[in-house]
Amino acid sequence: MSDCIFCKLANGEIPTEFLYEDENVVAFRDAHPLAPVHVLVVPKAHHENILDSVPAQTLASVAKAIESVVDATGIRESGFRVVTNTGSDGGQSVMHLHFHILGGKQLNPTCGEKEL
Ligand code: DGP
Repeated sequence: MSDCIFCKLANGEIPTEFLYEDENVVAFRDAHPLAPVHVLVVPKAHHENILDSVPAQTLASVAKAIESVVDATGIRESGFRVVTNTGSDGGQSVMHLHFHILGGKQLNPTCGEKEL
């Protein structure tokens, strides 16, 4: 989508440092980090959210990206959270599917309140 900020970031139109990249996804740091480690895994293709016909290969790349990022940032052992906010009640603000990886501190134990 031409006016989508995450399309531009994921496809290099707006330069940013990638912590992971393969043919389907990229990972880059969140501009407004809520934890010492706050990285977004973002598909290169535009999908509005997790229900938007996401190919299995893309989901496999998301899993690979998560493992690569948690190893690169040193949070495999200490633990982390993966979140994909979806729609209005889910608190989604960028309408391009993305997965937050949060770690590097003790996170709030509840997922019910808005943390992202
Ligand atoms: P969500 O509320 O789940 O849609 O999260 C969107 C996240 O995207 C939010 O934590 C801030 C981040 N974000 C928004 N614009 C940019 C940007 O231009 N660059 C980066 N790196 N992150 C962004």
